[in-house]
Formats: sequence, structure tokens, C-alpha cells
Amino acid sequence: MKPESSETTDPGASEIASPGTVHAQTLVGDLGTRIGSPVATYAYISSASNQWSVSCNGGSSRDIAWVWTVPETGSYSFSTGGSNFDTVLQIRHFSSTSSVMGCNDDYGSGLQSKITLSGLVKGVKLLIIIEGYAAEYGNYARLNIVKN
Ligand SMILES: [Ca+2]
Repeated sequence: MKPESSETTDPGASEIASPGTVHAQTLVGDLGTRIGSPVATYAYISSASNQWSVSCNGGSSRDIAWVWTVPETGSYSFSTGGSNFDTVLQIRHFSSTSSVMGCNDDYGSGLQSKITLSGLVKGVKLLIIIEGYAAEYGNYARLNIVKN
């Protein structure tokens, strides 16, 4: 999906300089309150920029992000299973993107990533970031969101 222009400001902003903004190239869509496996896929990571410095092994890789709104209060799991590269997943508060809620590189025995967050409150918007491990980016990213 195309990013909504109202949610992107300065395309040249960096995380350190302006943590409240999201690059147009990075923000690839608003998922609303949808859940699913997958809830979204994205095949143009090779043209993404690097905005976020992910704290759990992502570093300087290209990244993409979706906005997602908690549909009802509860526990949710977010994963990248089905992506065809070594992913790193990070979740932040969309309204305060310097606030990291979770980060994962590898889950289980694979190279994909999974984060479970409990106590998410209905209506809160999250920024779900997928980036590659060690500059990998592959052909497509897949995002799964399930309610627990
Ligand atoms: Ca990984």
C-alpha cells in the first residue's frame, strides 16, 4: 500500500534528528486493525531506505514499517515467518517512535522473528518495523499478526 502523506513528514529526517517522523520510503502502509497470517507482504525492500537503528542485530540494514492499530485490548504475536530473508523485527509506539516495545532477531530455530506483546490497549497505534540482519533484504517480507 502507499503510505499516507499525512503520516510522513520530512523524507530526509533521521531517527536521531527527528524521532517523531517516519520516512516515506520506510512507511509502506497502514494496516488499520487487521490481523492475519500474513496480514501484509512487501516485495520492494531493495528500494527501501535505512531509517531505524534496530537494537537487536538490525543496525544499518534497509527497513520497512507498517502502522497497525490494536483492534481490541489483549495479547498479540507479531512474526515474520514466510519472509525469504533473515529478518529483524522491532515494534515501537507510533505516536512516540523513540519508545521501543519489543525487538527480536531470531525466533526458535529459524532466522525469522517473533514478538509477543500483552496488555495492548485498543486503539493504540504501533509502528511495526522489519529490517534485515547484517544488511540482508531478500525479495519480500511477510508480516503475521495473531491475537493470543
Ligand atoms: Ca533474524
